[in-house]
Amino acid sequence: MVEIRAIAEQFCTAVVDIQPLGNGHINDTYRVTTPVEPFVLQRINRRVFPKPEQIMSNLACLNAHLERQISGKGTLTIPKIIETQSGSAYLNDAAGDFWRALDFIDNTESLETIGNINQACEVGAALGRFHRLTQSLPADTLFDTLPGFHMAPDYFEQYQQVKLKTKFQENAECAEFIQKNQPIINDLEAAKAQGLLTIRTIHGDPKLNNFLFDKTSRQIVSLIDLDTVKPGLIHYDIGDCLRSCCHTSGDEFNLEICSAVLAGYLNEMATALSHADYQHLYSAIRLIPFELGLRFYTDYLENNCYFKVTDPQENLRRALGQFRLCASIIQQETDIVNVIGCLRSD
Ligand code: ADP
Ligand code: GN1
Ligand code: MG
Repeated sequence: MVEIRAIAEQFCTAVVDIQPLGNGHINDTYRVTTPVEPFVLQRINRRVFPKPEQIMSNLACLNAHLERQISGKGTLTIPKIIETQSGSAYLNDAAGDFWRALDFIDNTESLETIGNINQACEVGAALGRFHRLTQSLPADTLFDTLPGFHMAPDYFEQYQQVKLKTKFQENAECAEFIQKNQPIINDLEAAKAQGLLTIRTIHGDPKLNNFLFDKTSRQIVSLIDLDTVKPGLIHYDIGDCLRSCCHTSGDEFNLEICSAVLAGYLNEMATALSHADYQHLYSAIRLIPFELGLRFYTDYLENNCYFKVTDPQENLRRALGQFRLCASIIQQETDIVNVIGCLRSD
């Protein structure tokens, strides 16, 4: 931690302790203790985000926007940027790494699995609140920090290229699942191209462990990991949130949790969704785990150069988990469509 301490001291001279924080798959995150408030120090993954300055610009823009949006119906805190001692929003070190510091949102915890229906409702409501509050932030004022992110047909194309040159043997279950379900890959992009779905400001990565629950009130107080806030479809966010909340240990899709997340979400966003938005909710719920399975599997075939892994098979196991979850969604199509039908208000 010696070099990291030197980096941390650029943001605050009185560093007491530095400890790794969280289970993110992309950045390196640390909690820095100081005699006053702790803060979060992050090394941004430059292989994933080649232009990290754009992330910081979007984050500053989002912070300014949310500060102007204080509304009675519940707000959402996001971490503020802590500048270096010399007044810069980030730091480039001698090794070419990019570092930033953020407010530590205290007395909170992130969950890896949903423990009760109330938590599911909270997550849906927090995502809905984020979308409601950012609707008035024109998406074209934000940088596209990760071009191609959530473009499912592009991930499919990449997979086809990689499988021609990989030195690893294909996994039969993954290969067959991809082959069989290839026809759904274009569902959202086709609707976007036809003008049925519109581009808005999205979070991009609203998986369960990016919501911070207050340990005392048990309510969500913050949505973090804002590096992928950019123009996109709210369907990517809804699909991503549901695939992470509803994923059981047996790789089943939990319908009861889905219903609670969607109810919480629509409590904030019901009137902002068009007929076509509602019509494409099921497609989004089905597509995002398929897309993520494809991303994990392709990364496995490419020797794990994107997602962090603890062993070489981990991305394969993650891919199988997403494909099995997707199979469970397909099996429950009628029930999921019914749940959406009962909740929609168009
Ligand atoms: P990654 O992009 O790698 O997922 P995150 O920004 O999500 O990185 O951070 C990883 C974890 O660190 C989070 O899941 C959360 O537990 C913790 N964390 C990150 N930022 C904060 C913060 N500002 N306050 C409190 N905890 C945080
Ligand atoms: C990554 O950083 P983290 O772990 O919150 C990934 C998401 C995936 C997720 C899967 C920028 O998110 O798209 O859904 O892993 N983020 C990026 O766990 O690729
Ligand atoms: Mg994260």
